[in-house]
Amino acid sequence: MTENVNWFPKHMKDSEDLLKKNLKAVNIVFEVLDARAPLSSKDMNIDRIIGQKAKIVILNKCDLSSDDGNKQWVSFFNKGDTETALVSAVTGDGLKNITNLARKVITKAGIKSKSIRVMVAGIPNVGKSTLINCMAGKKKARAANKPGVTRAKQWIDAKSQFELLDTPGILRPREDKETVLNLAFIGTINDDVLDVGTLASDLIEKLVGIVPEELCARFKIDINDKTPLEILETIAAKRGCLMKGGMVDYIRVSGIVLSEFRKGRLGKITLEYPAC
Ligand SMILES: Nc1nc2c(ncn2[C@@H]2O[C@H](COP(=O)(O)OP(=O)(O)OP(=O)(O)O)[C@@H](O)[C@H]2O)c(=O)[nH]1
Ligand SMILES: [Mg+2]
Repeated sequence: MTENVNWFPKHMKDSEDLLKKNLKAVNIVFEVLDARAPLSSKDMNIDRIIGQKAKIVILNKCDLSSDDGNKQWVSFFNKGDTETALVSAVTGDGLKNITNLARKVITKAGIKSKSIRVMVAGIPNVGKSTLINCMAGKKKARAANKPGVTRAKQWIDAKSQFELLDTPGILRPREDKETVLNLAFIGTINDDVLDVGTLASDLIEKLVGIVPEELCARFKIDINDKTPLEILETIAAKRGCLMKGGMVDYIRVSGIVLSEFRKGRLGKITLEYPAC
């Protein structure tokens, strides 16, 4: 499944050049990560690109990640001396904290600017444009539930305190299978290039390991002694995803499982935890 991913090297280089070129124009970088999988969704080259520029980490989509996971990840990043804000750009939770942290970090860096110029960076679909809209109080940046929506940079004024620079997400090739799967589960890799049946079955395997009760409760199924594929087929029968002759419509049922997970219908789920 993971071999089919096209990582678009040309876009990657253009987006990286855009970050480098605009770095001089900003006071601080907001590195946006997905709170459900903070390490998988981190661009490992970002710190090299931004160098000594002030930065805060924003763990976005905290309305979809578990409370325990949120607590552990904030403590993990704080231990590494990185100011970290837990946020939901959809509910607005944690937004005030961003203002306070950004002020604290730029003051520490010796910058005395009334209006803070911010570069918002991160991999595709982590919610950069939605966060900007939430801070601006208006829908000024285009956002949608698929990767690669923002194609160019865009400056947005946010209520006189911030000027926010939206940037396209950069997704570099990943070797680690677990990381690629997490990225696919959270919708960073376009489903069109993936085998959704295998992806849904991989997601079920993961959910059986971390939230088996929620999986059973949501789909009203028994998962005892079943393989992930058998569980997918059981869900298909429950949700009427059968074709003529009782054949399972794998594409439809896989779409349901992936979409319900991504919308948080299976509960607040963190896919990875920091190593102790
Ligand atoms: N539940 C939830 N959904 C969110 C949150 N933030 C963003 N989203 C959703 O995530 C999807 C992607 O959001 P975008 O703002 O377009 O993401 P982006 O990082 O700008 O993506 P690119 O422009 O492709 O790099 C949209 O469907 C948003 O509604 C959040 O905090 N919680
Ligand atoms: Mg965007």
